[in-house]
Amino acid sequence: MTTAQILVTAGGVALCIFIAWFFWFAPKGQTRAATGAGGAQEVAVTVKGGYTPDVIVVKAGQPVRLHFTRRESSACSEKVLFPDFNQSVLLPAGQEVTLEFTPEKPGEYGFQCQMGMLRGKLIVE
Ligand SMILES: [Cu+2]
Repeated sequence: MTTAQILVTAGGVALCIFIAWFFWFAPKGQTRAATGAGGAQEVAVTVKGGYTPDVIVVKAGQPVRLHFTRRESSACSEKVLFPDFNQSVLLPAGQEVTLEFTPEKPGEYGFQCQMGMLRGKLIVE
């Protein structure tokens, strides 16, 4: 192989790794929940190829209200699960679905689609 071919191959491999990282591992933004009028911590989450934001910071002992809006029709994201809280909800495309629960203990809790391809994290402080 010539030097140019090696460079092109290496560049291609690096690009693939970057794309994989970008879609699966790059954080899509961290959000601290704002406390609404009813005392609940409200966060709007957009579902499209992932969860935006995918890191949500809330306070323990106060109800959390997550408003999911799914902006895609891929079957992958049609359900979101919070295994640690025994919560799961179906997300019809284009509709806002609200999930409410109260995290009692501080910690980090994952949430995900049915197959675990899309992931996010709820940080309870
Ligand atoms: Cu999935």
